[in-house]
Amino acid sequence: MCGIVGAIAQRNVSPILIEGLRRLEYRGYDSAGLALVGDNGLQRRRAVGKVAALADALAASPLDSRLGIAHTRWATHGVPAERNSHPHASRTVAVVHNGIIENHEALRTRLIDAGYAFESETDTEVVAHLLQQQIDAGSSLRQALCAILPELRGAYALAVIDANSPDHLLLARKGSPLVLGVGIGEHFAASDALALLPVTNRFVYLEEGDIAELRASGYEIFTADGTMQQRPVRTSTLSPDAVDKGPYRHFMTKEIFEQPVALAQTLQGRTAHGRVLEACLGPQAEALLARVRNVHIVACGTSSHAGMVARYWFEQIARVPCQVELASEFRYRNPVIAPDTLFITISQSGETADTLEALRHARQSANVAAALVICNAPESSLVRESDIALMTHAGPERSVASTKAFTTQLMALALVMLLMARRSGAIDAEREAELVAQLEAAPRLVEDVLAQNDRIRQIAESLLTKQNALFLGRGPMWPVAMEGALKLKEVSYVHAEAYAAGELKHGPLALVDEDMPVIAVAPRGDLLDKVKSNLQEVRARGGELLVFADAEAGFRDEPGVTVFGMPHGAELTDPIVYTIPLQLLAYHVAVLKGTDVDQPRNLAKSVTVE
Ligand code: HGA
Repeated sequence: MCGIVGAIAQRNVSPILIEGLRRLEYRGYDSAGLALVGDNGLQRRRAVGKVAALADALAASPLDSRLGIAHTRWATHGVPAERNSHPHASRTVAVVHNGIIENHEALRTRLIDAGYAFESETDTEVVAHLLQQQIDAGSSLRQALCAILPELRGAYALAVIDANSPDHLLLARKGSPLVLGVGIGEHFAASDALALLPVTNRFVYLEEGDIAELRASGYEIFTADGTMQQRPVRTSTLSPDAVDKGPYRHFMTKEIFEQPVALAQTLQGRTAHGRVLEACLGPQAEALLARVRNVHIVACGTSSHAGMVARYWFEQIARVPCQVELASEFRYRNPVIAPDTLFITISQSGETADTLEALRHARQSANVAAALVICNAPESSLVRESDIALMTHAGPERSVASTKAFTTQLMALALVMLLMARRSGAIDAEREAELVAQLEAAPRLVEDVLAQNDRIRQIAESLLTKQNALFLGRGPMWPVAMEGALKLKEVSYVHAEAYAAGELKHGPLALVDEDMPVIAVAPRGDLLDKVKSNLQEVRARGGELLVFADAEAGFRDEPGVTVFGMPHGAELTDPIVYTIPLQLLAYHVAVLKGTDVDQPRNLAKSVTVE
């Protein structure tokens, strides 16, 4: 989603702002802009498209300044166009904003009546005029910001500057993340610390309701009523090139190939001698989990698929009732939460707006015994608001289409499930050791699949002319099929749907002909024969089959049937390992089609708006 970068220093900040925006490009955006305070007052440069276009505009007429704010926009209100790009300005004031101002229409009407002229269709522009209105009435920028924030309904991360106050920059946070970067004689701001790694590794994460005033020499954090706040300074261990593509052409392939290491990192220090260590959920976990008799999982997109896989595990192995639900649905209904529920949220960024609101919604029920988040960002809002956090340790994920976040979420969910299974008495020590050994084998099995990348690239060529694809799976492989279909849609723009294989004859079989490839994930197991029958049904109607199956499962290549032999896995590893070829398939189709793989059209990473 949108990215914010801000800087106040004793050197020219425009290269810092542009580099910061580049580092946020992975989030997906449609336009970019910056505002700087220089000798000629407030100057803006904005461009539709990539940050490179903004950098070109800046190079064509360079600006030298010690104070500035910058933004990558993912439009919610108003089409992507230069006039709608941030920063928005009102005479001497400029604003960048992530989020949505829900009452913008009423505020806009009021401001127009007061004589302020609007140049954009965005909700954000009201903030610039509201600030200027206060300043016109004699307020300082700081007073103006404190005065207008209570008027704004919705969510925001804001960075604002005023050309008449070139010695400070102000920030405010409610519902969208914002971090302050601490330098020596210079200070920075960003929506994600990664943007600032070239200039500092010391960060202060703003909390809900925080306002910050940054000067070159220092900063203050306070609330709208003026109460000062102390927030810890955290030192990041991430290296500045954590966001480089390395030898890879795209972040998506880099992240697919990082999965063996990422999965090993998720496991590291959390199992020993065939046991999951309870300590992996933190010191209060034992007491909180003691009460748990039900599991309710809430997530969006790819993370919801991880939750759906885990539901099979929780019920099949741990014998604990488990529900899974989309956060965007859960937050707007009046749910009945079963007594003694472990409420699990899953989010790569920990900032997914719907998931965060779902957690807050669930908190209203006394039946939530504990809230656990599975997350890849330790300083995120979901981590802060949950009782227990299990970090995936996947490392930064830059591709909009999630890959390593998904498989590491599965690994983390398996750990939670095993703890619950032991607690409920559903598994004994021997079975736990067997299941832990399965998890420990996952990185190696994933490597075996990655080694067959070239074969998947060849298979992708055969899909290039197809407009549609049908993915099939049964049991926990059904959500894996959903994840495969989602990846193909996201990065290659091929329409893809996933069905539980048993549903085939209840409708989707009508779609099957020579133009509809059917992709099945069919590891060995109790359901294999049933999947085989489904596949016969497809072949009988001329549908082309691509089957991912255990090399020992007995499928053979034949006309119309391509079999991709998978390594021999097990119940906990199959969903992880079978996801890999589906990710690679989507990637190669996208590359062959020439799409913008890492930033697919219309999509954004870390969906911080509803
Ligand atoms: N509502 C603003 C900002 C959108 C945003 O935060 N996207 O992630 C706009 O449409 O410009």
